[in-house]
Amino acid sequence: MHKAAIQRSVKALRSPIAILALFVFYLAPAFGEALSEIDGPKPNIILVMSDDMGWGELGMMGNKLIHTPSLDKLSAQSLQFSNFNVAPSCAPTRAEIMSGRHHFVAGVTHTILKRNNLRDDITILPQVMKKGSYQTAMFGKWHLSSPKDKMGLSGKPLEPDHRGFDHALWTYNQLKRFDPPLNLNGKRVKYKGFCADVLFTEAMKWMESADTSKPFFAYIPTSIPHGPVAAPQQFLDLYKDTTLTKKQQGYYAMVSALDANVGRLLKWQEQQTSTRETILIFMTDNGHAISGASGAGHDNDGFLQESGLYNAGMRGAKSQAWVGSTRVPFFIHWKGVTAAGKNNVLASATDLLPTFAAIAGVKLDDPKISGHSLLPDILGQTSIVPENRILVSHRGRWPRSDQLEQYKYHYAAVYDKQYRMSWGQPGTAPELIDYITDPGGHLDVSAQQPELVKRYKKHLDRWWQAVKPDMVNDLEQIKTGNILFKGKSAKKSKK
Ligand SMILES: [Ca+2]
Repeated sequence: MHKAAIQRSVKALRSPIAILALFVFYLAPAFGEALSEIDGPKPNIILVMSDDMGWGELGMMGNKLIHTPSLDKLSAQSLQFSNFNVAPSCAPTRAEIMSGRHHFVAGVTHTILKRNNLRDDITILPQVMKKGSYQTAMFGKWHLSSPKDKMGLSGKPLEPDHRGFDHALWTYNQLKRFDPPLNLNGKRVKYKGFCADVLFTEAMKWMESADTSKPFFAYIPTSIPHGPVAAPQQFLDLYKDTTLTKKQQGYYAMVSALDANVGRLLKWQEQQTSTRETILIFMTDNGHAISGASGAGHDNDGFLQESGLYNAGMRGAKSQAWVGSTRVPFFIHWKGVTAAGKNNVLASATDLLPTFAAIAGVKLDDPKISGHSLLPDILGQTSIVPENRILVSHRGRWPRSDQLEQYKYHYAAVYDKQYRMSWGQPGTAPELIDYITDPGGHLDVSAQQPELVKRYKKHLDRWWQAVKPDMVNDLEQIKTGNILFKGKSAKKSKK
């Protein structure tokens, strides 16, 4: 079954420029690297990403309360990346997926106003896929531009239907939970039904109508289980007799409503007669989000201390610096190619663009891409992700652009396969966790590892200096003096 696919080869073409680039933190491992050869027709790609769902919100991860039968089934059949990391919140992760760059290097340092605008001077994922002859579509929460900013700093469009998506059904941020109005290729259209149902139904319609002589890329970023809490009654009923609070019941109900749509998608896939293979990926955009957890920790059964909600044994949640903020589910199913099982390479949301480019056979020319192609890992070949890879997580979200330097050590983390040094609240000492001996992140070993503490701090300092010139939206606001924050401008607020 699909033996030819299993034997696909990947050629690692490393240019001298790429080697030089390693001297600079964010410069591109993927630059000039890994132009792969896919034998036969290029596969379709469906990327489903939920919003604000941690790894604990899955039955397969040991959550005894939650109902996720379809995701559990999909994960059991898939290759699971067990150390896949995203940015700690919504727009930043989307920026990394779309650009292959750290979100700061893509200009995104916040989730609101101009600072969630994905800079317009780069080639983004759907544009890369189109170079590889893919048909492209998105269905859901874009969250990489602001209603007032149709154009970016270079005068180019910021909205998805003008940035490589042939078909874009989208919102700037959250979807109304029922009967949502959406932007359909530039026009406002109102749909009937629950938001996730609408997105999956419309995605399946588009995929059915796609030209079968070419591959397609369908991106489905849902806006659930992000708040506000609301779900069809049948999913709320699943949790009504539990000890969960009403808000928690709603959060879990939204996860189950999403799961039901993944189930619909899996059934739909089974009915398709196209001979073209399809890759299905499920991931989430940041960690657990409803506990209000301060990152104080969790008990020994893996539940968050403050809310009592299950978090798969991980400390921390959305927007924090601990592992629970960034380590998320990532399942990939490619029938006949991926074997069910786990891959523990230290992977990142920045890897998606290089991976998809490798599948599409498109060579990348952006020297600031920091992701690596995961295609060799997916094909069961030798990984090209460096063993000594170091990633940086940063919350960003400083209130005003002119305060960015004060927030350098605010909810930041430097981490590799073993250690994670995390800075929490300003003024608190960073903690060093050894995840090999302490997977839950209970013990601060910084006192025992002073050399490592120095090394990771130095890494953060050097990285910060390297990426700061690319925080273009902040720099522009500082330069113009029109510093937007929370919907107001600093100039006006002084009056
Ligand atoms: Ca999110």
